[in-house]
Amino acid sequence: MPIRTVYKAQVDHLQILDEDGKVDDKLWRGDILSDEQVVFAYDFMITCRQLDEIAFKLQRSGRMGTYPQNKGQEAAAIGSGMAAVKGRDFLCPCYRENAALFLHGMPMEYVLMNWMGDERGNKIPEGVNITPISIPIGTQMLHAAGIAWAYKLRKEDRCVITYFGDGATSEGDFHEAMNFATVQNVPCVFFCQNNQWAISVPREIQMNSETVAQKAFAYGAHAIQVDGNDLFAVYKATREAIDRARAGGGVTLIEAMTYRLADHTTADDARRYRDEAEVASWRGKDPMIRLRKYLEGKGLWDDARQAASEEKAKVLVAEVVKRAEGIEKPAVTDIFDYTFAELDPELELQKATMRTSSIGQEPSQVGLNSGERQHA
Ligand SMILES: Cc1ncc(C[n+]2csc(CCOP(=O)(O)OP(=O)(O)O)c2C)c(N)n1
Ligand SMILES: [Mg+2]
Repeated sequence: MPIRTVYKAQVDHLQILDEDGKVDDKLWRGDILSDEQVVFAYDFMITCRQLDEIAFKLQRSGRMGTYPQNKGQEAAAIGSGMAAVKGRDFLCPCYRENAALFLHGMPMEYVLMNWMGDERGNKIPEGVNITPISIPIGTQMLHAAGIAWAYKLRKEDRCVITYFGDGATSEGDFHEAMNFATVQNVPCVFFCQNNQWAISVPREIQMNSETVAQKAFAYGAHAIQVDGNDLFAVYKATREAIDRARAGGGVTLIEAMTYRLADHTTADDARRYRDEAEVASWRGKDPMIRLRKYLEGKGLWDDARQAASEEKAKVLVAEVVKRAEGIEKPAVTDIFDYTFAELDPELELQKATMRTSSIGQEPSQVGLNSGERQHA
């Protein structure tokens, strides 16, 4: 019996806008995104990067707990976010695609509040189709598969995008979510931001597969690798994946090749494990540089517009910070009011004596009835 090949696969890499801002006309027709939309995307990148820089400074000046910068990954977040429909599709994110969340209605101050340690920043407003920012690596992919399954069962013409990093594809959750989503053929797009590092672990020792995209084949999903710093490639690949998913054509795993230009979080110092030459080479591939070159080449952008956009971003972000820092502190008793449907006597007592130095003790026994010692 001759040996037959039972499976063959290849991963394509899509780049439309190169590092010099030159576009491949065969792959990109202007009408896929209008000039107006491209200008909007670039202007929005300026705002998002300003927010990122300010968040970093807030942390360094003790006004924020920790923060994972998104710097360098804006095209991946914005290109994919623009491909999904706000209010109709659903995003299940991790923490490095803020720009996509803002596009889909997440108030900017919520992200800051969240990293300032205020849980209300992760309470997604009514009508905004986003699950809370996931810090446990990978859990959101399972949520995405489930939400997409619900869309399918309800015959709703909607799609889910879940975001995760290269490191997350080494987690069991990724494989379970991919398996479930493909077996059920749900309308879900798995969007991996391969930024080359999982904290201090480089991709080469994180996984033995040459690409993340090829992992799709094990599950019978579609696969594509795109230049993640190329807004057009990201948009096109995501748009196609969403259209296919909505039409019942299956799950797609998109691997967006990008780079984390900053530290993993503000608690990290990447100089201890990353080669400066590597970082410098990726700085040259910054998604904002090439998009600006493209727009300038088309006469859609110039220094004056750049200055105006940066000024607008500064004012807007300052207002966002003001809102994040100005929110009224939650009441101490919220811990009782929002954890239990009903309080048992012990908890009632704790609530009643919460602000005394005799918390949880019977007031009559510790003399609190006569002149309670109240703390501020
Ligand atoms: C389940 C779980 N394991 C470990 C961690 C600690 N951790 C935080 S970020 C991270 C690396 C994630 O790398 P990657 O998925 O590539 O995302 P990136 O931070 O590069 O965007 C790890 C291991 C965690 N948050 N959750
Ligand atoms: Mg990573």
